[in-house]
Amino acid sequence: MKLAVVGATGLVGSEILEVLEEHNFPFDELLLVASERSAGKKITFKGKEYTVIGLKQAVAEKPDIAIFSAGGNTSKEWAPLFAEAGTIVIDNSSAWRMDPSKKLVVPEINGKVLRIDDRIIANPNCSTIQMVLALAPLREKYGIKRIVVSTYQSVTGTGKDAVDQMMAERKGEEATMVYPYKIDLNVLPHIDVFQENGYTKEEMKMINETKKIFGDDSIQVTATAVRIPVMGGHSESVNVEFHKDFDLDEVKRLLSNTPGVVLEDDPANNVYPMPLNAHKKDEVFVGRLRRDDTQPNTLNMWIVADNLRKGAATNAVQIAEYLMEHSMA
Ligand code: 2RA
Repeated sequence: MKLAVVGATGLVGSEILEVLEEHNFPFDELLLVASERSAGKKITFKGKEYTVIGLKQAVAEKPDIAIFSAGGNTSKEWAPLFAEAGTIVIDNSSAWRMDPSKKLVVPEINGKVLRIDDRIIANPNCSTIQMVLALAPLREKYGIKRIVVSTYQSVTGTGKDAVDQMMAERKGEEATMVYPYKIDLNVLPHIDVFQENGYTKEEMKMINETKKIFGDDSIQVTATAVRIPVMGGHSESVNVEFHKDFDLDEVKRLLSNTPGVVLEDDPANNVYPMPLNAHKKDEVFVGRLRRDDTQPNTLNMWIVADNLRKGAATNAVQIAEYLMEHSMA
């Protein structure tokens, strides 16, 4: 088993390495891959020093699986070349997510759509993954009619330069601007680029990807995506209208019994999910569960997860684990 991590020097790349180590992911050979600019850099993994190689060399090595986190353009150009060489690419960018010929996978929800001949598999957007994982057991029981979501997203979702901007602003130093405005002590209702319909690309990702993962175009989704000066993870306020009525205790039971979901819902003792606690954890945390009394069959939820973990690295590694467990890699 030859594994490649493409984009190994980036924020998500280093998170992938942490998750591989924590999960004790089995491989015989590991290739750490980045742009030609970063080739030659050294990265230590499990006490061993690796030299970062370029993409061309990595394709020639014909890895069995390549986990990509190198941005959409690199993925568009290189994922097909790896696929032609027989590699299964698990891609973190948005390049292939809505391509009808590619699977968009959260293994706990729709791992079963994967087939042995899939060569490029898309990892969903971070804010989508945590929402659908928490909603999946409720959808199964009650059916989802409509979702209204507002996000509070960590600067780590933008990348290292955004973290640097926020920290420089916090220290009163001159910051290289990644966002159009200051992010520290501020809130930006703007993630990714604005579309003609007035929504941002991030909001449209949540809308379209949710339908694709659930395999249900009838679910209505509307989203507002917001960047906040936080690092540990993304938070989401979700208002969900079900087809059937629900019992709040049963909702809590269903969520407690869902692998990968942790119920943190004890407001009397100030227990609710927060990015500070979700940081570096693989799970999705859910709390503030309460009935929306303004219309029937409607629930309010607060969902938090480390966007670099379940929102990116963890989900990608879990797809690789799924493929191996099901003898597809
Ligand atoms: C963000 N969704 O947080 C992006 C990262 N993929 O900006």
